[in-house]
Order: sequence, then C-alpha cells, then structure tokens
Amino acid sequence: GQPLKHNLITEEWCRSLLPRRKPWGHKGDFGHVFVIGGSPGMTGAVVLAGEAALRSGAGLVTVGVPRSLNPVIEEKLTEVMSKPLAETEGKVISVEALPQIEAFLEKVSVVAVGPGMSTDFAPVNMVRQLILRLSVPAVIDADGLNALAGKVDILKEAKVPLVITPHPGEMARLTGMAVDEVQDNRVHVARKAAEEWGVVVVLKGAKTVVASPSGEIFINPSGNVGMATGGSGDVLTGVISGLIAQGMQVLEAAVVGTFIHGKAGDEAVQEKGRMGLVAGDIIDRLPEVLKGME
Ligand code: NPW
Ligand code: AMP
Ligand code: MG
Repeated sequence: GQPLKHNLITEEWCRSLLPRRKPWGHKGDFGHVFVIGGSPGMTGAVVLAGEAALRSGAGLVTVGVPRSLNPVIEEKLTEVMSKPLAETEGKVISVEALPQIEAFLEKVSVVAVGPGMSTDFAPVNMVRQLILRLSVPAVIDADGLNALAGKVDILKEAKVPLVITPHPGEMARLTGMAVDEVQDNRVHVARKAAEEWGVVVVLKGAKTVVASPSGEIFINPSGNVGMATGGSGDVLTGVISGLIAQGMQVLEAAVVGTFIHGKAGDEAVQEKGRMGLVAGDIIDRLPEVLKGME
C-alpha cells in the first residue's frame, strides 16, 4: 500500500471542525440520534450513549429498546426519548423490530447500533439485516460488532457511511486475530479493516487509532486509564453519533468525537482520580470541554 501518514489529533484541528450553531437554529437543525440496543442487565449502555449524544449537541435523541425494558428506561431518562421495540421471550430485540426500525429511520439523522444489545440469536440476526437496509449513517459498536463476527463482509454492502468503534477484543473477534496480535499492530490492523470493509474504524484503547477507508490514520492523544471502566465506550458511541447528527462527515465526527471523549475523561480524572472515575463522569464533563471549543 501507500506509505502511512499518521496525523496526531489536535484540539485546534477539532475546534475548526466542530459544527457552528446558528443563533436562529432549532432542535430539528441539530439532528436526531437513534440508539438501538439494551437487554436485561444492560440497560445502562443505551442510557449512557443516549445522554452522551444529547450532551454532544444532538437536537433530539431516541433510544430503541426491547419492549418490556421500556418502563425501566423511561424511569432513567428525562430529555432522551425512548421507543419500545418488538422483543423475544428472552426480552432482547427481535427480528420483528426491523419494520419498526426501518419506518423510524425516516425521522432520524444517524443510528447507533449495539450498546448492551446482547449476542442472542435474534438481535444478531436483526443487526445483519439492518445494516443492509440503512438509509442514514450509522455507528456500530459493542454487540452490534459482535453480531458481525464471521460475517464482517456485510459492512461492504451497506449503502451509507459507517463508523465502527471496536475495542481490541471486538476487533479480534471481527478479524479472527488474537487480541495481542491486534494490539501489536494497531495502526496496520485499523487501516486494513477500514480499507477492506469501506468504513471508518475507531480502534479503541490507549492512543485510539482512527482509520479512514482511503487509508488516512489519526492518533488520539487524549484520554487516560481511568476510562478503563464499564460504559466508557458506550459514551464514545453517543458522542460520535451526536456529532454526525449535527451534520459532520463520519470521519470528522469519529476523529473529533474520539478527541472530545478523551478530553472529557481527562477533565473527569482530575476530580475523580483514575480509580474512582465512572463512565457517567465523562458525560458530565462533555459540556465544559465543548464550551471551551465552540
Ligand atoms: P480480557 O478481559 O483481557 O481477556 P466484551 P464488553 C477484551 C455492554 N456494556 N485491550 C477482553 O479481554 C456493551 O455495550 C454494558 C485488550 C475481553 O476478552 C456490550 O453490549 C454496560 N483486550 C456488552 O456489555 C456497561 C480488551 O475484550 C473482551 C480490551 C459487552 O461489552 C459495560 C471484553 O469485551 C458494557 O459497556 C483492551 N483495551 N478491551 C451497562 N452499564 O449496561 C476489551 N478487551 O466481551 O466485548 O465485553 O466490552 O463489556
Ligand atoms: P469500551 O471497552 O467499549 O468500554 O471502551 C473503552 C473506552 O475507554 C474507549 O474509548 C477507550 O479508548 C477508552 N480507554 C480505555 N482504556 C484507556 C486507556 N488506558 N487510555 C485511554 N483511553 C482508554
Ligand atoms: Mg464497549
């Protein structure tokens, strides 16, 4: 391939890419994020993603969850809306939810698929079909990615721009490599995946690598080990989706979202420390980080 050009992501560059809000703007101008996920025991993941999307400037956010989890979700959410989806007996999203989701796509700007969704047969099947039917850009994370293990070529068939946000474990499952192999060749693995699958790849972990389908590489300097805590990745999914909702291109949203998420983690760790930091603390710091950049 071509020689590798590494770009270190800088705050100045992110600032220049952030969408500018028109004073006369209304919520419809800032996009609608639809987060699809959740299963018994993992309702927090969609809540984190939804709240992070709203705190990143999205005009509206709806989370789609298995029908019987909707009351629990509504209890947890205030500004974020929710949508009960068809479910299986095991209370995970069923394939019957597809027509519901497809109809709702007409009302949204971007979908985030996978947080807390589970790897049961039904949601796995749903995700594989949904990717082919998408009419808006999507961020695919967590169990949305696990659903593609062994079937990753589905990504090539999508008709819309996609961002995938694997942690090293998820990237190992997608590629069939060992986690150590992924970690020893992070830039190469991310770049090859982005080129082959035609998607923007965000390979997470310390010094997150963002790779574009055309072979560009961006390395993120922000973030810290305090962010190695359950739900941090679900927050990132929300941030990137929120930026796409506001009209950013998927690559720019992935780069800027990754930087902002890490910077919010760096602000949070000052107060909470590396041991006490939890994912919600990252969301709480998004406003001040964005305020300093808008
Ligand atoms: P290990 O542990 O070292 O052997 P999974 P998950 C590896 C939801 N959540 N570097 C790790 O390897 C998510 O949204 C819900 C190296 C292990 O094999 C998903 O839907 C929450 N290795 C679901 O849980 C909060 C690394 O990957 C595997 C690595 C499952 O997601 C929590 C672990 O990953 C969670 O977000 C790294 N940096 N990172 C909620 N409150 O509702 C990971 N690995 O099996 O994909 O499990 O990431 O927890
Ligand atoms: P997930 O494993 O999906 O919850 O994602 C974890 C998030 O926390 C990703 O955005 C990682 O890049 C970030 N993270 C985890 N560990 C570190 C670390 N040691 N340094 C910087 N960021 C990290
Ligand atoms: Mg995750």
